[in-house]
Amino acid sequence: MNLSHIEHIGIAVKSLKEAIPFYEEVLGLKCYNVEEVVEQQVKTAFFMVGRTKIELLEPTGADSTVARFIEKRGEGVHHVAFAVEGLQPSLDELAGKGVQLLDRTPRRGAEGLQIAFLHPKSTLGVLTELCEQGTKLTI
Ligand code: CMX
Repeated sequence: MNLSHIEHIGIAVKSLKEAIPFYEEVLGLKCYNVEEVVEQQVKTAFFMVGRTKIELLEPTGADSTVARFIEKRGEGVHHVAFAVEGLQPSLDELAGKGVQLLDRTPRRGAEGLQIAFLHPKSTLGVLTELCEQGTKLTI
């Protein structure tokens, strides 16, 4: 498997409106994109730090995975996403090694990426995402 860098770190927040000013005014980053991912019931806000993004996640539905996460654990780091070359072969390789995949095949994520999640129970408690620049996704 060929991981190139940390593509983004996902951070669950109750409100983008309240969280964005911390990242902009205190940490001095610039929010360059706000995007809703309807299927995931989240609104996302992105900041670039070097080659890595911070992705803030605000739940848009009370029973969404991010809303449940905040309810159980409070706001905080939700997932780590690695950029990978060859997402489908990587998923096949991981499945062969017994890693529990939440997505057996890639699906569309924010910012036009193809993404797939690995179950935190299989990855030492860290919800892990693999991402690849998406041009070939047909679903
Ligand atoms: N990191 C680590 N552990 C997590 C977790 C997270 N982000 N979210 C849930 N868990 C743990 C829970 O603490 C719980 O552990 P225990 O059994 O020890 O209590 C277990 O996983 C099940 O949690 P749950 O709330 O009952 O289950 P969910 O139905 O929320 O499912 C998960 C959890 C990981 C399968 C689900 O969140 C998922 O499919 N995630 C992938 C998709 C996703 O996160 N989308 C939002 C971001 C989208 C984006 O970035 O675009």
